[in-house]
Amino acid sequence: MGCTSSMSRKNSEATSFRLILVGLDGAGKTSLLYKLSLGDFVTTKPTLGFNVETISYNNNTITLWDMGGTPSIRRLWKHYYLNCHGMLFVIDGSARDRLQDADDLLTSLLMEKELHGIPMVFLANKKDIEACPNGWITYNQNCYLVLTIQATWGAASSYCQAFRAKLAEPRTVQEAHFLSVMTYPVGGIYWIGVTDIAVEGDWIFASDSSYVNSSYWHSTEPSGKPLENCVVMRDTFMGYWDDVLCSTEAGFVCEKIDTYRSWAELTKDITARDLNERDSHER
Ligand SMILES: Nc1nc2c(ncn2[C@@H]2O[C@H](COP(=O)(O)OP(=O)(O)OP(=O)(O)O)[C@@H](O)[C@H]2O)c(=O)[nH]1
Ligand SMILES: [Mg+2]
Repeated sequence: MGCTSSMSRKNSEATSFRLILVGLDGAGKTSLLYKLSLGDFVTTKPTLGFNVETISYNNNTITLWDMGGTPSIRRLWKHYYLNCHGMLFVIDGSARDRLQDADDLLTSLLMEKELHGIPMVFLANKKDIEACPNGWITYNQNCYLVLTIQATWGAASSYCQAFRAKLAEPRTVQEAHFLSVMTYPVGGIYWIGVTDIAVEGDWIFASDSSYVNSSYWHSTEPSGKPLENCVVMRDTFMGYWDDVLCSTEAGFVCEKIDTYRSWAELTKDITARDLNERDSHER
């Protein structure tokens, strides 16, 4: 008997519930378990099997099964799905580089037959850790860093990559305005990740080659024709865009995503996308 059938049987009478805590290794499952059961943040070690604790809440007894998250232990999770009433998927909200791993794990869990129909809660943990690194500025879902080092457009892109970031790509007029206000009072010109180097006049974002729909050109620009294929924000244009030679030396702005906000977006996206996919498989 899997989770679904056990839940429908028990829903009317049960006062005890069984929840499983899953997520990547190091996400904070064990820490959460003891915070809930002991009320304290304890020092943990990687869980080699599982931990189990019982808590009381509103006259209900809730048994929490905390599963070890390393890949070898994940293979054993299926043995604990029996009779569970819910799943708490814990995410390390500070680990941007594990976003894809968490996405893959969640996708595989959603395909598990025994878990179909059980409620899932997503918890982005480690909120106390700065989403944007020191010195970076948060705006919308992004972190930005302004650098006044002078570099060509290509070198500036490489600098940003070294920070696991990219040249800033303002996708809306509001973002372009925000970046211009951040840079033009400092003086000088600053690269952004916009270019028409591939096809003259087709301005695209460098990271994904998508077209720039909301541009922020100065009224006299773009003026460079085939010669000027890269874009700066220019102080004398109050931060509005100007196309210049890509070999020009300029400051630049790097951009990376703000982990917590993107987790929230990701889980929204995952649940909608994968639940639809799962349901279509079941039909
Ligand atoms: N800063 C911060 N650190 C946390 C938080 N929660 C957990 N940690 C730390 O993250 C590390 C991993 O936490 P665990 O609770 O052991 O992670 P886990 O998900 O149980 O990991 P596995 O047992 O390997 O699957 C530990 O060093 C914790 O102290 C949090 O909210 N903030
Ligand atoms: Mg653990």
